[in-house]
Amino acid sequence: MTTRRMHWVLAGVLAGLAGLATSYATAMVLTIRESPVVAVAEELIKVTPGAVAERAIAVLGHYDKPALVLGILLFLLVCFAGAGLLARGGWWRPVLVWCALAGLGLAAVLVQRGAGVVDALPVVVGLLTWITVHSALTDALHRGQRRPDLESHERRVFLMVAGAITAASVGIAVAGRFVGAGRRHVEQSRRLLRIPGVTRRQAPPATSLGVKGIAPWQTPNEDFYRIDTTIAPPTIEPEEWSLRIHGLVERELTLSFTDLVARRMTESWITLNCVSNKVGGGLVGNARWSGVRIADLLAGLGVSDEADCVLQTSHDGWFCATPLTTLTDDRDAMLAVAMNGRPLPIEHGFPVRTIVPGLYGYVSATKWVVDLEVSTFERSVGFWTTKGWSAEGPVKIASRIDVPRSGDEVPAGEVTVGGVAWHQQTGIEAVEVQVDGGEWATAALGRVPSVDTWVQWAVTLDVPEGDHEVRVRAIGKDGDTQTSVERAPDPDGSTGLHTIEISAV
Ligand SMILES: Nc1nc2c(c(=O)[nH]1)N[C@H]1C(S)=C(S)[C@@H](COP(=O)(O)O)O[C@H]1N2
Ligand SMILES: [Mo]
Repeated sequence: MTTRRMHWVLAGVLAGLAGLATSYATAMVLTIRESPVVAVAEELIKVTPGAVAERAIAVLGHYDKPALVLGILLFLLVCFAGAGLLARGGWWRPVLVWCALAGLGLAAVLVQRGAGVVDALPVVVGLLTWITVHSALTDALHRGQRRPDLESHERRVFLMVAGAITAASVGIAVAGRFVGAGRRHVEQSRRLLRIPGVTRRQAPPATSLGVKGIAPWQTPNEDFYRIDTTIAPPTIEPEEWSLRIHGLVERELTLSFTDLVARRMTESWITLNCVSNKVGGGLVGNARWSGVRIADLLAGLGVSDEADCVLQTSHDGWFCATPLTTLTDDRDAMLAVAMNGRPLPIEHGFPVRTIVPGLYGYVSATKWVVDLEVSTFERSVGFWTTKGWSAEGPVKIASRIDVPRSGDEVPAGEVTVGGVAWHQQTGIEAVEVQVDGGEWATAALGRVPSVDTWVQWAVTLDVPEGDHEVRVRAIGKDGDTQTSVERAPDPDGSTGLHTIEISAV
């Protein structure tokens, strides 16, 4: 084979291997059971006639499965080499090969038990890698083809790019394996973990108004919004976790996970929300949290009178300062170990996080918490406070329209409008809805177990034909009405009334 041909083959093979590396790494990081290649192998095993499988096992013994994977990899190498050669005739030719292979991979991962949309991601990432890497490699070769005088220069460029891609692919695959192995192990510990005192109670039926389109009162863990500053969330085994409580206390305390869950467990429905949530936004959710009250832990430690905050630090180095009173009064501020009756998902702080009803997450809800230092606001500042956000973050009263959606067309006449409203620690007394600046109509409310959760609300209005503006406001149990003054989230939470536009036809 000529050197020139070899280069085209090499381009195809390297692009293919880079694609395999990124798809493997993606599968590992997402803790999907297998990479697409292994999924294909499993599907092949399922469709192999019994007689053939027996022959294979007779010949190969225990090596039957590795041999199958190896066979698939060899087949892929041949396809990659072929795709490389095809590129000489036009960039789109190898793309056909890549797409066919990706199609096979996709089919294999999607027929696996319990497959979802995320399982397709490694294949998509692999395909995109193939196409980008291959075009980067073949660019130099095409230029060399057009300008024979520059060919040796372009060849050097090609070899350099090829070297860099090889190194990057190996790095990505190894990193993916490393991150993935840690995650898999912690995910397994999490699945097997049974914490005494954690119950899996359903939401009380009266919390739901049964109106289609309103966010469910209990937010499932997988739908709960997520905010943090980490790229890959920390993976901490419960046995590795410990929490140190120190600072302005007479006695320090260090707790292991076993120490923590041996204490009295409290379970509470609490709505958590982000200070960055815009009016009408989705950075809010409601869950049943199980954990140990922080007030009970601090009670035995002799907290100094001088202290007015607790500086919380997470395993990944994030930190926030929380007003001491919110951790020692009678609200259920807790070191939470479970969310909706299951150990915290890794993304939501496994194995332990804090939850403080009535405060935005940025000053209170430390995920992967490992350190609590009793301190003063004068001495201690939280991560977001150093970036200009307010030091204390009490949740503001808010309400949101979930149905209809802004821009919806609805049949004129009776229209049911509904959504959620919250004011943790105060509670919602009433919710009112207004069409085109008219009278405020009072909505029906779901019945909630405490002032710390959101409430569903709904009202049926008579809406004449035409375009309309619908607005909502909440009234707290303290008698205060939600303000219509519009303010951005920065520095202490947005205000203003959620307003939608609908057309009745
Ligand atoms: N370790 C850590 N904890 C954190 C954060 C973070 O960036 N890192 N973000 C906070 C913010 S701003 C919010 S709103 C909540 C969100 O919690 P969730 O992702 O479980 O919904 O976590 C808080 N705890
Ligand atoms: Mo937040």
